[in-house]
Amino acid sequence: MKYIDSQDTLYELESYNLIEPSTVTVKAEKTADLNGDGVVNILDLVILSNAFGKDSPDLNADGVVNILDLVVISNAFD
Ligand SMILES: [Ca+2]
Ligand SMILES: [Ca+2]
Repeated sequence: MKYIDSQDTLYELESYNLIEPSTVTVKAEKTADLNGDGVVNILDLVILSNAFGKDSPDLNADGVVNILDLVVISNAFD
């Protein structure tokens, strides 16, 4: 189960205990963190730049990696 809010933060339900609902844990991470190191910075920008014209990582889901996805990362800079 995944949910992405307007701040491009991905919330992923990792586990859910039906007996004890209070044990629900939610992991939040920036979808713009392309290399998964926990921060959005120049390294993620480089990864995106190298993928220009391809179909992934397509952050704004318009089908292609372009300047708009670069803007998404810029806005998510830590
Ligand atoms: Ca990163
Ligand atoms: Ca795009």
